[in-house]
Amino acid sequence: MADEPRALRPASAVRARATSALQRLQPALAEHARASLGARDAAALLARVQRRFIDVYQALDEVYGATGDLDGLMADLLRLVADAAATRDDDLRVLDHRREIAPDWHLREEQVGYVCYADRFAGSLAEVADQLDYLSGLGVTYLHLMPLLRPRPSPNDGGYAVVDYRAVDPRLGDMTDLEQLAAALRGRGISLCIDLVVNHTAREHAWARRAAAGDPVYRDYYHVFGDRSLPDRYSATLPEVFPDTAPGSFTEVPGLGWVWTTFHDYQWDLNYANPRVFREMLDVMLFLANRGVEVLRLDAVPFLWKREGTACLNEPEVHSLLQAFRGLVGCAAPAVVFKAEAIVGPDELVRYLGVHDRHRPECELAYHNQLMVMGWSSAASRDVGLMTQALSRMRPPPPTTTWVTYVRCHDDIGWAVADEDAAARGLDAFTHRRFLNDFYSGSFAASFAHGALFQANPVTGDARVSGTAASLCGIEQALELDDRALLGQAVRRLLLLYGLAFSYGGIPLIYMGDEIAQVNDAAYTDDPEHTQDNRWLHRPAMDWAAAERRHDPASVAGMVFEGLRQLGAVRRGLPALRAGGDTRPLWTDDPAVFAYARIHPREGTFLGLANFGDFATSCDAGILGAAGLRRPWDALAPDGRFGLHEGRIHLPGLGMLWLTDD
Ligand code: OTU
Repeated sequence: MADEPRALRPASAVRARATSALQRLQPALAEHARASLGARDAAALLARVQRRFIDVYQALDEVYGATGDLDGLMADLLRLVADAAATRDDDLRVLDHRREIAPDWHLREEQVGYVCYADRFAGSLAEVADQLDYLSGLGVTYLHLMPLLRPRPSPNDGGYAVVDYRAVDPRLGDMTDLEQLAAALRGRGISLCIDLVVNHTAREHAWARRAAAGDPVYRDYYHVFGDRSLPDRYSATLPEVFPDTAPGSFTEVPGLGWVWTTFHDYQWDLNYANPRVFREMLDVMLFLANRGVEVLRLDAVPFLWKREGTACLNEPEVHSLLQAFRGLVGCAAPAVVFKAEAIVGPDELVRYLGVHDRHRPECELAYHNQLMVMGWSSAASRDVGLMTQALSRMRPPPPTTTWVTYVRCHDDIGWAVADEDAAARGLDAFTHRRFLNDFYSGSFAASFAHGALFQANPVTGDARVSGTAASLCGIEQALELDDRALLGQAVRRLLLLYGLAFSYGGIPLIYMGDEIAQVNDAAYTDDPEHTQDNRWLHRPAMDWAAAERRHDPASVAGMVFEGLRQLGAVRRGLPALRAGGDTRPLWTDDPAVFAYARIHPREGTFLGLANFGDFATSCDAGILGAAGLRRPWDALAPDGRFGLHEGRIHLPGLGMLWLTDD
């Protein structure tokens, strides 16, 4: 019933309350800020608060409005924000200033990302700092280091079970090392991204230990139930993330009760219905921002809110929480952007970039898992119909946000094929997913891929796929068969998928080892801590011996490294690849040729053509006009020329064109 007035008088009533709340809270905040920040920075802080206050207030009202004193909560959170602003280093304040002047930094065509485990790449954080020349040689401007905050001892899900958000995993170094690395990266124009596991803590985290010891304050930090009745009701509609190794979503903890554990039993979901949890996590975000982290990868965000009768994924409150975090962190550390880790269907995905009834600032970046999945789908079927259909239907991200475009990451590939997209192409989504699983796990006879099924669920028939990009593309098979022709094809396939990631619009992400074509690490089973989780198949240690060969064009590592380096170099020279414009797939008259146009209001036009077929083909050149190109040339060709005869554009097998105008 409390919701009714809100529904009748939607945003305006909340805005009016927000405006008066701001008036009430502002004098104390101003005084506090002037005392701790000095006049200039205090003025900047206040301007940011004024700009974002309504967004934050409205978002918090949606989550906590019914529970009590919103003004008090706002005052408390703003105090945290002001304290974080006051302890922010000068260097970072300069960065804030630069980013406020040029807020489009993450959209720029120069951006190239790299993602790796610090230990598997270099050893420690200090040793990562020794490899910056290698990264610069690849054109990297954005470095995502996999989970590095102090995890519980193994098993810890590759670091996604944190016991202390304010400490570094001692195997990698300490907080000072992290700050020094962030500063060294900043000095080179490389932004540091780290994982923040917001959905759950390790069961050994101090909050969880206090909860287990009976402290009611901390019990409320988690979802704890006295018996199975509510867990059973929730479970009726919950998906299982790890049905194989961690079935169910609740774990019985002696003396405490049933605890919500979406992932493993040692990963306890936080209870965001409790404003204290929100406050704690905000404090952690501000702490990490002040260490020099520029991008926070917010792990597993779709799961943040629970509602009975639903899958407890993508609930509206998740977005309100992210919007509130966004606004508050932005007041203290405007240089910091958020990256949503939401591996969900296409309709839900764009919401994490703030696409709602109107644009609500939320995350600036989100993984484009739909592009990733569709790339692999097209590579297997040599048919781009489903990809064209699915990507055409997606709503464009707001112009201040963009995708992180990628080919592989540390997780499995989950086949997010929407039923309606499959149906539109005369496919059955389930059958197509089964085909992809068969194809990439190698049980499909004509497959080029070496991979493995992950979390095959006999009840639902669902499964996902593990394997490195090189192995899934056919490089491992070609090497085994010692077949040069197949190898050339497999390398072109890998570069085709990366070419898509580098040109679709967004920050392309190179997953460590892909640049030197690292194949599956079959030895992961030797490690008792990893053997149950075949995602370690595609988390090998960096093969520095192969990396040594990266300048040798006759080696596989050399072909791929040089190919990726060139994609980055060409991308840097193409303003039309700056994110912010819209990317639209176009239909061609060849089922294997994917076309996508970027129509940028300022930076010009771009048409990408990618032939997913193994053999040379052509498509109708009318597409040039449809994309708005008048005098096209191919930015990937050294002389700009491409095959255009008798009204048809010719592409080699697994070849691509990046066409742009004079
Ligand atoms: C994430 O993935 C991480 O990327 C995984 O490595 C972790 O195991 C997990 O969270 C728990 O921290 O379900 O199969 O929509 O897809 O959060 C992997 C988001 C996952 C989920 C994603 C999750």
